[in-house]
Amino acid sequence: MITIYSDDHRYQNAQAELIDGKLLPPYENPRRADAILSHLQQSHLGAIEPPKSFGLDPILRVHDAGFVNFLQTAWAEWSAQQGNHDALPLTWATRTMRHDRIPETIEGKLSYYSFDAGTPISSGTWQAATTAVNVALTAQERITQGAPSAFALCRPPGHHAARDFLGGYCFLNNAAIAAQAFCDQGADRVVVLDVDYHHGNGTQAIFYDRPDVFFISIHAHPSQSYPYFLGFEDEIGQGKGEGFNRNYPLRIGTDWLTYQPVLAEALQQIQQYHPDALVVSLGVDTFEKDPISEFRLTSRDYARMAAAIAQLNYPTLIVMEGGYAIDEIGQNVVSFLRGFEGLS
Ligand code: OKP
Ligand code: ZN
Repeated sequence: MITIYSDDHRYQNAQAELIDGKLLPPYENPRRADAILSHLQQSHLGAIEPPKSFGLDPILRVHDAGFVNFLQTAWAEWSAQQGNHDALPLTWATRTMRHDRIPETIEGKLSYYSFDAGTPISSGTWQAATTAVNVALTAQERITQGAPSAFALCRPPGHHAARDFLGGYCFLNNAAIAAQAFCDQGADRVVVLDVDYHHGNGTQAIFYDRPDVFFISIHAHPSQSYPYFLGFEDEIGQGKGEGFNRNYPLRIGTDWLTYQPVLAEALQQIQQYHPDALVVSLGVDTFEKDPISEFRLTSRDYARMAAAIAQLNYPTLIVMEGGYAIDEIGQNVVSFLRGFEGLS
């Protein structure tokens, strides 16, 4: 399988995230993609090629123009006012507060366009986030040109980013932008299967009222895990999209024995939908030793998961999302890709 990759991911290299009441070095850091790349290079799975540039148009098919402009200019505005350290929001509009007024100041806009304080904007964020989109779109293009599958080795991840807000280490929704590109190039039905530990609230929200993109996610139960406020079983889509959203929340401690039948059920749902293309949001933070997550999958389980997905035999774009166990992230991703190719 071909991999698309760019060193530009290293531009997202922030100083700190706010997590567990502490300002800590970001879990979502350049070592993640570097480790995956070095494992891939040793595994002889296929060519590793650079992305093309697709500009802003495919991004604006998914994201709000005001939000995209904010992302593009946030660092310049923030650093002019605050100095050369990461931008982090501290205030959000919750119940009884207004969502219809966009603040004028950078601090206010940062709050308006985000939903957590774990997603720092720094000098290279725009460069890294737009390159991640180009990586996903280049891999997507390979599939439209006839490749049966392709791997977008991108970071920062994307699945928590919605039409007009960032959060959960995500700025632009790489997988959603690629899914939309399939639609714009003639696909009638696209599935996004999200196997990251965390619910892909951004991707779900983007496609929630649409029947042409079916979002299916297996993730930690939002009663117990981030992002807490989306990802429940009763979220089935709305309007014309009713019936085309499916969530499988699982409890803390879930292992392959529990995960496997749920995956089988999700794959059955996909088959009944007859998609033209499949986008997999691949998070390997379901791993037993992940430092911020609480499932118990093993490295071998990723090969089993991928083999089951590959059996569906749809053109499949695999987009990198989470996974924070740096020492094993490379072996886990390679295990998935080898399993997908029917190797063991
Ligand atoms: C991004 B992706 C855990 C706090 C979690 C943010 C997690 C973002 C995950 N105590 N903070 O889905 O892997
Ligand atoms: Zn995750």
